Amino acid sequence: MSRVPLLLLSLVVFHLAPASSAAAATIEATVRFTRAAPPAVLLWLPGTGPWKPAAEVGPTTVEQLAETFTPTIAVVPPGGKVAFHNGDPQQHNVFALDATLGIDTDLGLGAPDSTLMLTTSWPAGSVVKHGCKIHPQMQLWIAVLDTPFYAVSDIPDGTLEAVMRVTYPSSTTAVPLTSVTLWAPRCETLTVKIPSELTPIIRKGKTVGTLSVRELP
Ligand SMILES: [Cu+2]
Repeated sequence: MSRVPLLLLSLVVFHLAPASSAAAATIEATVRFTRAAPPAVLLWLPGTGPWKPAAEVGPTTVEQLAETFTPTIAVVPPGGKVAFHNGDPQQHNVFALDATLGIDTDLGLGAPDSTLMLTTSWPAGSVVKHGCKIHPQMQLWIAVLDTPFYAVSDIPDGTLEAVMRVTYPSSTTAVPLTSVTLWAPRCETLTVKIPSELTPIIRKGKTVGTLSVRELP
């Protein structure tokens, strides 16, 4: 072997070494709906959990303000709690009805500046819609995830796209990062490989958008 190929080989090895010892991986997912996008989407990295115990994580706070739940998608660990704080001058309610998961919840009425506490009971990977019986337009979704590595993005009215990034500390665990899961209201839950291009998002049997996933350099 001549000296030039040897030199090239050593340059290649030198170039690859830092990448394999990187401390974190950042996954970027781009969601594009063709029309009528949902209000928010959720992305997570399956198999990268668990969280700290639910008691240490503490409740996730959802604000009831201007007759809107904020955030639109709340995320908790298995058995996690959601604290609903009423910031409006009128009463709000929190309820959920999900026949598939056997959920029939009603937290009653919350007075202005009071907090209603919900303890989640459904399995990880499931998302349950909640509403207010007084204001039917108020809705949010509560996701129980078995990993803290997730991202939520709102999709503002009039827009069709969301870009989400999740950074995963790849050096602290042996779990190989191979796929991501996308959840969107009323759409089929979608798990795709990293990277992947333009996977259809399905709602009621129809393609309503696409998901593309890549790992950032
Ligand atoms: Cu209400």
